[in-house]
Amino acid sequence: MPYPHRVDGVLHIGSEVDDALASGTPVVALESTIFSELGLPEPANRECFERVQAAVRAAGAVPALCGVLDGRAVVGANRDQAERLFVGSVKLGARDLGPAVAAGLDVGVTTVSAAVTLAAASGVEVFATGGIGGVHRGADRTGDVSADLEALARHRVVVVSSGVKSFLDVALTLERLETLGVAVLGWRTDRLPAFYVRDCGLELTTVVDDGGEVAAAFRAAAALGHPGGMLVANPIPAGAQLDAEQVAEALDSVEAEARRDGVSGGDVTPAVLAALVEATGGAAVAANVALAESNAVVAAEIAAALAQFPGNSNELTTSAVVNPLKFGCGDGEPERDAQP
Ligand code: PSU
Ligand code: MN
Repeated sequence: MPYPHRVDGVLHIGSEVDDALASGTPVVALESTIFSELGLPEPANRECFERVQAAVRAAGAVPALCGVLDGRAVVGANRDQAERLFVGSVKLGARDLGPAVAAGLDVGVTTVSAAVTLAAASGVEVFATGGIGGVHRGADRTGDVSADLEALARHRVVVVSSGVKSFLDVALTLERLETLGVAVLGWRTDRLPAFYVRDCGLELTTVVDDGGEVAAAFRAAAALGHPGGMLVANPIPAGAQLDAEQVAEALDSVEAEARRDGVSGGDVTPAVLAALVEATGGAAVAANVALAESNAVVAAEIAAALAQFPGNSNELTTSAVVNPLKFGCGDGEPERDAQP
């Protein structure tokens, strides 16, 4: 085994989050890519985090910022750890977590796919972000589909986002979510939001009006053996919405530029985000912060509702990940129940 000393303690749960989980206090997991310069320009990235975490707290929940620090996955970064994540520049998807931790990576920011994976492993059932990744335009040629979609299908976590950015193929993304068995619940809307605008014209089949409805649907799905999560689509607050045509124009030029520059793979999303901020004269930043904050409020309400329902679906995974040796994943013999 190349890194036996790292197998134990691969996941660190911050003490505030740990206490909250133990006492049944609602917790909302957060990704860190959005709060790094890969997601938002400085100083909006910090401001966004401040507002998101304050919104979670004001609604009576505990924020759990996720990332990788000093070769450990962290769920519930403290102040100093958060500061390090804000300046992080290594973007980690779900598949990167194992290699990053094993190699002792100093700072890695987690995307939705990685943070949702960590949330599930920690027993956190609700996650908030701005927008998730999805099927990129031209994916039939490039095959570029975000691992966020697969992670949603795989882990029992409620993800709150303002739909997906329209630089993605929004319709194909919605189709893929259906294929993957991920329910998309419109938060007080029957239209899929497209990040900067409240309505992308696509219809949603399920509308929810409060956290209790989401919690009931989520628990019911789990009780029926559904293995994955759900997406709650919360439109940007009406007053913060951008002009749909302006966004569409900006996106077309930004995308063409990225293609010309030969940007590919994990660099596509950060490159398009940065160019879009420039093309909209910063309006995209204010909108992004407003919607992230709104998603945090919704996520906290859902987490509070779930706390009223017994049966956290991620509890078992927690102990398996925190202490893999106990579960026979390390060098000892697997533990077995005594046979009658
Ligand atoms: N969409 C946004 N802002 C973001 C991201 C997506 O509007 O910051 C980030 C999230 O961390 C998301 C990731 O999980 O980009 C998706 O990257 P990719 O497309 O490479 O999977
Ligand atoms: Mn991609």
